Amino acid sequence: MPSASSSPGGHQLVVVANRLPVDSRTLPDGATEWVTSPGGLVTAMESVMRTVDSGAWVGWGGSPGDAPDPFEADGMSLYPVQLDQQDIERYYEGFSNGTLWPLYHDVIVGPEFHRGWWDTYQSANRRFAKTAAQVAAVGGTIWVHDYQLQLVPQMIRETRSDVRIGFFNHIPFPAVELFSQLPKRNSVLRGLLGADLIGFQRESDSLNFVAAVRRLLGYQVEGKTIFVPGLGAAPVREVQVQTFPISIDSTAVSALTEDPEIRERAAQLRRDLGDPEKVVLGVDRLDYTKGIRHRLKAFGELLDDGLIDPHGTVMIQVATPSRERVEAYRQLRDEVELIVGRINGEHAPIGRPAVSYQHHSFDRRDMTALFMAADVVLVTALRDGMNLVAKEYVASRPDLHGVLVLSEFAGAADELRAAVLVNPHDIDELKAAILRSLAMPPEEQEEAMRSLRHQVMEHDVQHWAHQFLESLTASGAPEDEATRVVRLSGDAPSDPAQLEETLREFTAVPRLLIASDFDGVLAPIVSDRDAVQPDQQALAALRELSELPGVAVALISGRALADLDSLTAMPSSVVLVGSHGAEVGALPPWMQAEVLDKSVLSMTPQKEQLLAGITSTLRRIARAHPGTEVETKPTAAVLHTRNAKGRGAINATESALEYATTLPDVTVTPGKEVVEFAVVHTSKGVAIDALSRASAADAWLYLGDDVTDESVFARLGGDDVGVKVGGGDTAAHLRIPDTEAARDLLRRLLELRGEQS
Ligand code: ADQ
Repeated sequence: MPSASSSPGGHQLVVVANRLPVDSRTLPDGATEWVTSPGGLVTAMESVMRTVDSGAWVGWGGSPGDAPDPFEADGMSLYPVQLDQQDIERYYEGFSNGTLWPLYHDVIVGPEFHRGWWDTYQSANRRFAKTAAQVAAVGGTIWVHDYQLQLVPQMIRETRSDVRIGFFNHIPFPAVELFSQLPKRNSVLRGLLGADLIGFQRESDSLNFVAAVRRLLGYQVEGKTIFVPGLGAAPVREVQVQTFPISIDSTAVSALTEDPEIRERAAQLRRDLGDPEKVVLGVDRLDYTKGIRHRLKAFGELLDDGLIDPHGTVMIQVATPSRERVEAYRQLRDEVELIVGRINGEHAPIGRPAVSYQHHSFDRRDMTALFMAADVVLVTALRDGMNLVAKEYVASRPDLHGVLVLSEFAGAADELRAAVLVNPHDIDELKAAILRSLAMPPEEQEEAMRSLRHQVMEHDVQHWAHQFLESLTASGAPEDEATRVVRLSGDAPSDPAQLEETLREFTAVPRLLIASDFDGVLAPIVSDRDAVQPDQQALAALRELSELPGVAVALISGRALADLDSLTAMPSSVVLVGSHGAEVGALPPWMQAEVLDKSVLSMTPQKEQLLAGITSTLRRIARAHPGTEVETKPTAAVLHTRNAKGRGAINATESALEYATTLPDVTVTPGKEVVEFAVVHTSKGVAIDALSRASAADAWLYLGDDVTDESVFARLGGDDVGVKVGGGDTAAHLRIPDTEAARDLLRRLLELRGEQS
């Protein structure tokens, strides 16, 4: 529920982005005028927001100083956020565009970092988060956009755990080796993980993010689900990571091409250029990620080589002014203008350019006319989240003419496979692609364009937004969270009277499941795991409990089933579950075997092979770090670092977690001096659910000491009892100090239940 300090507003859907979809301009009489602002995100979202009831948009209006009052535009409520001159310099130009932008675009230029930038990034993010938290309805949805606002999801969650929070990153997410350079990287990851759903443009971005979380935060990951440990003893929260390639309002763009006035503009454009045979077009924000220099270099060399005749072919380069106060952008502008000047000086025929350079913005209609006039469009980004220009060109060509040259480093390359795909860093390849495109026969153009159009017309921006919001609704169940939260931190054991009272109530329930972890609960942890000494009295108590009517008993361990069996010598009335739930022993006849079996995912030949590869890599790591060893289980391989010398344990763990980043389908669980790689996705929590269903228990009690036991405690229901053995944050109800106390507890359970039967 929202805290008292932020009484909720009334908007069901709140979009939070750096910029509002409008720009403020101050008129000579001092009044404010609002005009639609350009940019990829605005283009994408404006068509979606109009279709939502009670939508709001939180963002900056584009001018420094006091924020104007909220106002209505295009059927939604706009809430301007204030940014003063220093915020713009440090949060926007600094940390967002001087640090994050170059780093996330594979360090095409060197990122700069200043501690003051980070401080302002935090305070500006807090302002966006506060406004969003104030205006969202109870149980509403907040959709946060882009790299400028990565801390906002967590900041919203701090006061509004009732809302669903989605985050979409419009730009790439870098490989973990690059991301690791970012100072404050873990704070950024934690900020993002405040969301229920995190969306990226490409599958590679999603995988990079999951890998960063796994490696830098060490959180448990299953596929693209991240298990975020709760603060204090809050339960583990699941965060979904998914890929949603953004698109454009394809129908609207395509429809513009029917407009006679726009057709005439396209024809006029060609006439103005002297009716060349071929028009080559580039449209970009003037940004170093877009590969404008590479493109001009290739075109210039083709002119130098005499392979392109400037009388027959003209290039138009539209470069919208962008971030002109950031040094790298000023430099880029100078360089581009120098190159264009040189090309025109050497090659332009009298009275018209070889490269027509337009350093200004065009409206949508002019843009469509440009696309309609272009025979070849060059999208040569060195790195780009998606690149909407590529899709806009395709949508503007219902006539099926024209060729798209597309960089494989733009997200769009994953979908637009029929484009002429290029590596723009390879100037020779780029030159060849330009020549091939200029010479492409009409039938070949048609065939490619038909395929490209199928992709772009079917997957438009409405579809994108719909998919994201649908996935967001399906992920997380924030309203249940409050009831699941149990807070127990530090290491003080629970009050004995409270413990006794809880056990009394529990044993009075008709059908019980009593389950326990093994190491650390029934046997003290020892350095040689084969020399473990189970507490025989504790085991005896469990055996006796399993003989009582209405009591089911289970041991759930990370150890392999066979190992667990030989160490405990339990009778058949006790269910043994090994390998964190992946292996289940023989079931007593009264258990519904069918229910239990279904929950156990089985091995396949592919998984066997994967596991063999993992085992050999872990063995290599173990050989390099004396004292560490690898345990093999039927569905997992485990690196044990307990006996490593010096920094060996840390180094071996780091190597293992680094290796884990290459294995998206493997569940990697770091525990106490162990890292487990499981090829079957299960957990002790999944096992307790299945056991409790199969034994038809009215309530269960579980004893555990390790982080892997938290997946059980996270599932505690009304009458269930969670007992944590030892210190540390936990979602369990009760804490006891050690294995001796665990033995006493089991014996007390036996007494109490025995009295009743
Ligand atoms: P951008 O880097 O801004 O967006 P892009 O996807 O190409 O890049 O979108 C640019 C938009 O601005 C297009 O709609 C384009 O038509 C328009 N535009 C460009 N120059 C213009 C001009 N001179 N006049 C008018 N309009 C112009 C970021 C990411 C991208 C991602 C988008 C959306 O960097 O990778 O595709 O967000 O998620």
